Amino acid sequence: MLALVRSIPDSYAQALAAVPADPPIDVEDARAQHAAYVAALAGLGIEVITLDADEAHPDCVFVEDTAVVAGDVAVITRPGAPSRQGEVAAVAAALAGRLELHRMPAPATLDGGDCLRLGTTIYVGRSARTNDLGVSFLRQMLSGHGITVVSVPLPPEVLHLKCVCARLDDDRVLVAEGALPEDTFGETALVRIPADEAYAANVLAVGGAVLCADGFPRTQETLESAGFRTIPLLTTEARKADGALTCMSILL
Ligand code: CIR
Repeated sequence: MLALVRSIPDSYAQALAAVPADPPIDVEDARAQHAAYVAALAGLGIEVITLDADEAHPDCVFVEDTAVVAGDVAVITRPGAPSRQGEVAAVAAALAGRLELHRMPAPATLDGGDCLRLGTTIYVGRSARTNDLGVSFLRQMLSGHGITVVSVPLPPEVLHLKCVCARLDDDRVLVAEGALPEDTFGETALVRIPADEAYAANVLAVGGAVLCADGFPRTQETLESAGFRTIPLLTTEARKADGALTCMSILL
């Protein structure tokens, strides 16, 4: 398995955030936390490819939003935040030799943080960042590859689908209590965490291990009871920019 990640620019302190960070983002702490994230991926046997930071794009560390990979195909997205649309070029260039690429045309928009894959189905949050044209483009590009795309309505306060849930394996989704209708993922089993730990719903599960946000004890207990080996990581500086664990890599 490969993971594509991107370094943190000095401009990261200006990353988009729904609420201004208080205390402000500490870029050096952010880099240290990112290095621990990369080390955790490498510790799971994943080969990590690191793209250079781009000072013109403060949010560039959140690579997940720029591409959706399914097998040997990648849809290069058109991120919903205009300030982020220039992030895709470097990611597309890095994926070009490895995967068949399809670039999303305007006015479609889609952020990879809205996409949660279970088996051959990709659930896509219809957030303020992802529009119907974005969902349709993803569907058109992936249907020939055996992937079904299902649109999931989201309340306006949820930035991305995976802000409130994440795949544990093809049969289980971790979800913050009350965040989504019970039947969102059909018959898939839901592993619930308390609403007041909703931030920690964004975990990155790789086989039997799961990277999870440090400081959310009930979520960690829930994951361990579900049979996972937890790897807690500090995410304070990602969180200040509305980011979490899945956001910082593209797995292929
Ligand atoms: C943004 O607002 O776009 C970034 N500050 C955070 C993106 C987080 N990405 C993700 O959840 N996939």
